[in-house]
Amino acid sequence: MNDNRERLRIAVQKSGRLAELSLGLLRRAGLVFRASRDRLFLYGENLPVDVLLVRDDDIPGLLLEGSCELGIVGRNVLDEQRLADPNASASAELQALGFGACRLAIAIPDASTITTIADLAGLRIATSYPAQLAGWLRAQGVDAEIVVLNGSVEIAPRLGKADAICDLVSSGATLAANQLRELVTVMQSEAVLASSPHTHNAATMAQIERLCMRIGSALSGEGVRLLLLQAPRTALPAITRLLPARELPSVLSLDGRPDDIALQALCNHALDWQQLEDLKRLGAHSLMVLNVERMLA
Ligand code: PRT
Ligand code: ZN
Repeated sequence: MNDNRERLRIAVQKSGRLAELSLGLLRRAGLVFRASRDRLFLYGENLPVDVLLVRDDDIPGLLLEGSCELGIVGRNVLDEQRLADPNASASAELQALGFGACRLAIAIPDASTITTIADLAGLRIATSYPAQLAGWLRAQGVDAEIVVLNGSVEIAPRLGKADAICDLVSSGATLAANQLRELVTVMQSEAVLASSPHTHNAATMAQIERLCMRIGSALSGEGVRLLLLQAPRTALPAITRLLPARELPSVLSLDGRPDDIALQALCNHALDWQQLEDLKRLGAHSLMVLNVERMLA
């Protein structure tokens, strides 16, 4: 933390694709917030952590200048900043967060005769991610012209401003609507937790580590279920084979019933009725599937 600041600051997108999902994750990590009057801050009520609500493009800068210790931002935005200014001390990507998935891809008009990466040589490629595109072209050994646009990249070929584009794609619907097709992926992106390069203080590092651990637990607990059942001991191998378990199940003896066992297993997702009926057919009974609210490895 800044020497004159007692509380950790985390920058999050104010509104947009990552806004709600980012706050949802922080809440699942156990943070309780109260909004400031101007709605620029969320004050942590149960931990010394405040959230600064900003445009996603501002997050790498806030980390670089040390105004925030942490940020939740698309890897595409973080890497663009990092590559655009290779001399600046770099913000670190601490953790991928599993939402906001998309890819930075090169797309060409449906009617184009281009089929390979080498065919891009000498063409104009429109993008809002010039540093990443330049790095990728260099790595591919392709010399193309980069046309920097800050929005509406997908219409550049129709306006005659470019021969191809390099833009974010998730479902591909926007490309299709603009008569474009994907040629190649430049990078895979998702929301990440990033840290400022200026955090050195041991107490701050410890706080960040604690928050990361909580976020990690919130992420790994998502969708996890606990399956409980009883069964004849002889059925155990067949039952274990059928379980969509994350790790080996715990097997417990039952008092006064040496031929039976009780089993508990963490599963990656809910078990459907079919899976429960299959387990029952193998001899399992007293089956129960429970939501897991918190996990700490
Ligand atoms: O106001 P602010 O500057 O904060 O928001 P913004 O408008 O710059 O960003 P926003 O909310 O659109 O996106 C925030 C982050 O979400 C991006 O930086 C990515 O990390 C991530 N993300 C995930 C995406 C997409 N998926 C995505 N599909 N960001 C943008 N898109 C756009 C893309 O640019 C294209 O126009 O959606 C269109 C393509 O979508 P499909 O589904 O048609 O392929
Ligand atoms: Zn933005």
